[in-house]
Amino acid sequence: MKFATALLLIISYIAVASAHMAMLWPTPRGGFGTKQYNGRIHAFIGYKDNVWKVRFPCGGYAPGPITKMKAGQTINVRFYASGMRASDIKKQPVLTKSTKQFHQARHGGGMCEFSLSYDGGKTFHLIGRYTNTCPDAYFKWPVKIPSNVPSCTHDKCLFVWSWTANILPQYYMNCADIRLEGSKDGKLPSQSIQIVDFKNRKMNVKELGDGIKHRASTGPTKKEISGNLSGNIPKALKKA
Ligand SMILES: [Cu+2]
Repeated sequence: MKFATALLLIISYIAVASAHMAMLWPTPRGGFGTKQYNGRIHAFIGYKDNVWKVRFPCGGYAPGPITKMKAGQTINVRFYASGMRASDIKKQPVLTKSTKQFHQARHGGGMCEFSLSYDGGKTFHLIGRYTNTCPDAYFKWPVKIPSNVPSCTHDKCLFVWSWTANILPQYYMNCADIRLEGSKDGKLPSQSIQIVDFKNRKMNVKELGDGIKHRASTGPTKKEISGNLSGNIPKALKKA
């Protein structure tokens, strides 16, 4: 019994050690606290070990807990970092002393995109974007569900976070199952998200970022937040 407990601890330590970043809220498929949680939700699309292969879309996880959303609602997205403990999660998103930060593998930030999918991850409709400093577990990242989107009440309705990292060529996708109360003659945004062609192993795709590896960034700018909340989605940064 004791040995089994020790082994479990070692296994969970390994899972955490190989971790990167994940969406904490809304809770994604395979996310922290779900039945399918195995620590791989943090990893990039294409990551593989003897426990899990992270596949496109949504990491290959089965549907998870459902979050109810409404058109026009602001979703304060939060992220889960590898070095967070339960006590850290509780305190989020408050910055602790800068000398006492938890470890987060931000990979220099990059570009986070947020989208809705009404077909289980076949097509994506962009609803938010943060560039440069995203993701970071020390901040909340407000994303507005457009007020004119149609309802989505079946089992393929998703709120999606995708991330192209800055200092490493890695692409991430976490999907939260949702039910969305929308408008009757609603319309989905036409713009899609960036999808990195990991299938052909074009793994050299990187986005501009802040270069900060493990510590807190400066978070989303006021301009980015107001853009995302007013439907004026910030543009992707141009590469030099
Ligand atoms: Cu990584």
